Amino acid sequence: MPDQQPSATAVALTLVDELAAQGVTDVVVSPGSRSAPLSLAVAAHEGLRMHVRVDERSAAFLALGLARGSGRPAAIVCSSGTATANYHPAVMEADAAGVGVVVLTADRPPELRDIGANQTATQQHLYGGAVRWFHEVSAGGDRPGVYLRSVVARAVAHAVGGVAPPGPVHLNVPLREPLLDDTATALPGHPAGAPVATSRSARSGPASPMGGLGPDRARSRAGDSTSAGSARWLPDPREVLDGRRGLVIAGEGAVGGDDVLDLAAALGWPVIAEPTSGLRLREPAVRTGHWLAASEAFVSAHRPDVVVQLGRPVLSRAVAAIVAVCDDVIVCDPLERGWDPQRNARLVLPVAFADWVAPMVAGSDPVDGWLDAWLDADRRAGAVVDRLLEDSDEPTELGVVRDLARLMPANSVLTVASSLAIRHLNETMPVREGLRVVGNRGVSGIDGFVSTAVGVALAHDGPSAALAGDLSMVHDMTGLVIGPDEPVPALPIVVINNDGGGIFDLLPYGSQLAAATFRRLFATPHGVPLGGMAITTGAGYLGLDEMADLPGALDDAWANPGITIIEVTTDTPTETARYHRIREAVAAELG
Ligand SMILES: Cc1ncc(C[n+]2csc(CCOP(=O)(O)OP(=O)(O)O)c2C)c(N)n1
Repeated sequence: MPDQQPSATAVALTLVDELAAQGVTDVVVSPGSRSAPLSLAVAAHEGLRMHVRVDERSAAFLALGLARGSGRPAAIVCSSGTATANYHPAVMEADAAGVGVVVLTADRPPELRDIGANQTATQQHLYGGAVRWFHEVSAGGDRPGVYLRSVVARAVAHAVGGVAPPGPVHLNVPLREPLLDDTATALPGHPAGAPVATSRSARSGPASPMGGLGPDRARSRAGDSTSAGSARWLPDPREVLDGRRGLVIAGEGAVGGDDVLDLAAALGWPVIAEPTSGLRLREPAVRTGHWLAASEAFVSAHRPDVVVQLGRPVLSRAVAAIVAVCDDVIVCDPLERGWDPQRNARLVLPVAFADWVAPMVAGSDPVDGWLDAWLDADRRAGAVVDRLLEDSDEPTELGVVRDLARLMPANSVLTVASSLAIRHLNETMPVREGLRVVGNRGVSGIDGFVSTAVGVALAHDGPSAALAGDLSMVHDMTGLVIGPDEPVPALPIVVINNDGGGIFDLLPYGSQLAAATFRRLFATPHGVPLGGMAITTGAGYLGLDEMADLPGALDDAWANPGITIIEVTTDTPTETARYHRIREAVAAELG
């Protein structure tokens, strides 16, 4: 044993240095005293971009957005006490969505716990089963540098999915006074100088398993092992798929991209791709899957024999109904997340669709007319949707969302809030290249939205925008509280203000409640003027009066650093009526 344990500063410098060595580039820090050694170590590290946020809930969502946007895990650092619990919502989302976030919570050392010391709580295993790994950091025994670095290496390995699907990890870091030590340096790692990392992401930067394609499309573990020739049993795709009328339905977390579309085209199968699936890129992806599925006549004439489900499609009840009644649903889930939201899969295969199907496609014949029928119906339904969205000069919810998805430039990213925003996007987004859509769909919280969008934008090298309802916007008001020294993106946030939660208008029991009860308990109008919120926080603001003003509003926002709120005021009953008009018109067109 060394005579002396390393100082708090040495521990912090070593942990932080190893984070950078493991490919972490962004750390979000919140202020506090116990965490000072960690904060100062982050601030001093040349290889790290530091972000500071006062509200830990927003800080954690910012890190989530940074990790989603970059495909690399991001780290967060906070003080002891209630600060740590404010991380929990983002940790839950990171768990469910498979996003790597490394949580470092400062703590008092064990001798100062359970004695009523100030700002001390039980922080061990605070996030329960939501984290891939928890470790209580110690001073490190006789080789503290090797130990501390190996802890970080292992944490990052878990975060990037080297061990299980990617996700959050929690290091609780007891720090003993004196907290500051000017003489300390980061402790060396393995004496031979060999990397201590067990992480496959070590020093790999953007090419980490979460990298490039983003955490939602992390490398296929089972797929890799299959292509490497491991002995895992898979059914012969010829027997399951050949000559059948198939439909690929893809949601958040779908593994694959062009390869899926190429293979679906070769099979002659349409693809219903939710915006966050990353597959609504080109044919055979269809734009109007939701509306087609909502047309009884179309569905009864075009029932698929087999549905292949990728990721977690959950945005359209009509599409879900197709899955629910199909006798042959196959889930391709190379990350083995167990996603089968309708719970009716006949086969759950631990393999990427492309890896499984590619060997059979050369000799297979697409089913005659099947894909053409879908593509033709998609064109006709799309024309109906567009015609009915042209009937108003004033901004409408579906119209603004469609136009935003059209106007996003090449190489852009759009962060979309839960509730109607993501559903409207699903209903109107064109099939197009060059736009990546990100949303917190893991547990579909409306919290942390602004911070997530800022993180995604900061991690993206190209134009970014965000789309939210008014409650999602005000829920993360502190996400707008960004200090003058912090990196900020040029980020327009289009806010559809229908005065509370418009989605609840669709609740089946909504109409049975007294209007005042419904309004107070569900719609929850807040009365916060978004323009005032912008002034208070230093954001830009523009109220959109005409649909035609959206392109100029976006261009202005992109030309200026910082957040610009673009407010679109709508009326829920009018919008609900428009939605039903479109549904009926599409059904009439296809019927
Ligand atoms: C943190 C959290 N609290 C509550 C909910 C339940 N919830 C789902 S949608 C919604 C309303 C969202 O309102 P808004 O953001 O204005 O969008 P809109 O419904 O108008 O599209 C609420 C409260 C949730 N998903 N997450």
